[in-house]
Amino acid sequence: MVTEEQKRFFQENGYLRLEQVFSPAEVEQLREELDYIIYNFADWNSAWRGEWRKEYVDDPQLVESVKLVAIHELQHYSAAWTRAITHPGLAEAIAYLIDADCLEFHHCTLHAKPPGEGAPFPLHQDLPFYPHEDGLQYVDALVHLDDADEETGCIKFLKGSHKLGALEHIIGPETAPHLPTDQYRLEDAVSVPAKAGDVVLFYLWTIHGSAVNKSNRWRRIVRVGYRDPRNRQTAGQAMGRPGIIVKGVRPKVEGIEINVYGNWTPQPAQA
Ligand SMILES: O=C(O)CCC(=O)C(=O)O
Repeated sequence: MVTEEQKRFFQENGYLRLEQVFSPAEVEQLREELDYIIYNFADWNSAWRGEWRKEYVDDPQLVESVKLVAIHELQHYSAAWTRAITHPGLAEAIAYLIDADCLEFHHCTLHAKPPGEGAPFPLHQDLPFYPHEDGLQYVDALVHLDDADEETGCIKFLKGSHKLGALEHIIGPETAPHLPTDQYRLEDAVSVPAKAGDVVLFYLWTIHGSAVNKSNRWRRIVRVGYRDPRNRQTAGQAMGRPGIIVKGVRPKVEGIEINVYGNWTPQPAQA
């Protein structure tokens, strides 16, 4: 699925679009099951907050009212999504890009921007959400359910920003993690429009963000995180939870324990 030239592009720029990983029929089923989840389980009040919003939303009336629909771990709701996150071709492609003999699914998160008022994302790395020791052995995959373009608020990247390594973010109770808006500007980022069925990949350290969805169309994207299981997580989302191995076999790594029982504690045997 990935050529050597695409691998060089990814390593140089920190992102890569893979075209039509999912067929139109697969996209149709993923959409159908996603919509069921959106209307029955998702949180419609998930827009990222903070003062930065004033710089990302032109219409003053929208600054407070932009909307994002989000939910984690779609595999807990839908078999089609379980198949999507374990897609063998996608796993092979990501493993090839990061030279990993084994790949572990880590988490998945829906970010759906509704028509006309879909919330923007400030420029940031995903590092603060699920910090790992090596930002180049962790790849996020954005599975596109709709055609995403400038009007609907497609994903944007600062080219080559993964080479900056781990950056300190502004984090607070009233603000989502983001980089200082005067130093990291959305205008300097490159847009990566994509079609439904495409997957856009980027490193944990690649700086990215997106603008408001001003169109009359939905922009539904599901982010799926994958890592080399040797890459140690230090905090955040899904910390300590073993993920599904989607390529190869799990290597034995000192200090990384696999708690297959989750939080279940065995009861002491009765005398
Ligand atoms: O969906 C977007 O436009 C951006 C998503 C994002 O920043 C993220 O998934 O970390």
